Amino acid sequence: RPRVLSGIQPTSGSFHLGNYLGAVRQWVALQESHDAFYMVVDLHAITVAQDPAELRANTRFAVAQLLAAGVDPERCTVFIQSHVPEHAQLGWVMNCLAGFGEASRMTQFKDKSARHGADRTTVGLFTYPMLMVADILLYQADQVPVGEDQRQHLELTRNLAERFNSTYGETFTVPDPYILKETAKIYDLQDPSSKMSKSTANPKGLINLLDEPKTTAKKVKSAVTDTDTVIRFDRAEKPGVSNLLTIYSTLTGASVPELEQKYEGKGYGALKTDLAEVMVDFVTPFRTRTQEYLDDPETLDSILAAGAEKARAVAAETLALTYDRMGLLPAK
Ligand code: AQP
Repeated sequence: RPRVLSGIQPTSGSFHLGNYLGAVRQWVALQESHDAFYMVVDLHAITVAQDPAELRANTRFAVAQLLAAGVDPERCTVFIQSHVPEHAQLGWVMNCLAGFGEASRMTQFKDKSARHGADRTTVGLFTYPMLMVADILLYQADQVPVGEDQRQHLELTRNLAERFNSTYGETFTVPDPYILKETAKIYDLQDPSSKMSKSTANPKGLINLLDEPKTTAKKVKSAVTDTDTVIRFDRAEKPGVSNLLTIYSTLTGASVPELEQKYEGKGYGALKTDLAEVMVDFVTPFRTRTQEYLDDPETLDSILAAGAEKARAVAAETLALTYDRMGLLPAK
């Protein structure tokens, strides 16, 4: 079975709809056909300031949400990044392989550092992509299911894997991004030209899966559309309506043309009311399941312990091979 690896940050308490539709949903599907490794990336989270108690709680929240979404520890390996020390170790190797210039071209770093200002931008935020490269290469992943915003980091991963292989001999699998066109980028409900993001300016544009269902319905109903009335998928001319159609289609399985037909002659109000109901039907059981996992910390801990052990077995082998290829003297 081909291998997949992916990670999600534990920083915002609740996953948002972009995380779910762009990534986690694919994780659930891929565990059926792939040897899958999924992790909560707490070492990535600390590239920006974190309150320790909140980080601890959010990490548990993240695991509970993955399980609630259908990630099944019987079918895949679920673990916490910091439980596998090889991530930080191979991350250092990747820092030593990447050029300062190529790392400086990462647009996510440029955007985030501009937002934080130089004094609040950590060196860790700059080296984040090289840690992500290590995350992926440690597991010799063939594919990496992510949203569009991670494409450049995947390109860096391929470049560094190829560079290492050509310098030191075949060591790493060169991975492909797994990005589904339809859901690669879910947009902010209030500003449908930018991606839905936890660091969005307007919280009304962000659907958190753990929000009160009433709040979710309200946000859907006040989504920005346009001054026209026709319900048609057209990313350039009708970004707001197109985003709603994408969300609706993915959550229900109805195709976009089917939805366009269903709403022919009807107004945006009808579309939003129905989508609000679809969203509420989705988040209500999701919240209940998440809470059930949170209420059973022993089960959660034993899933994570088993996951870390399985992940470490693979990661340790790759790290030992990497060190050896580079000429680091093995400890006797
Ligand atoms: N809007 C989105 N559409 C599709 N996919 C998305 N992802 C994130 N936003 C969208 C994908 O979710 C996965 C986890 O990403 P992350 O761990 O980076 O989560 P995040 O930090 O919560 O993402 P944000 O909201 O984008 O935060 P900022 O902007 O603060 O970094 C990834 O596969 C990502 O592609």
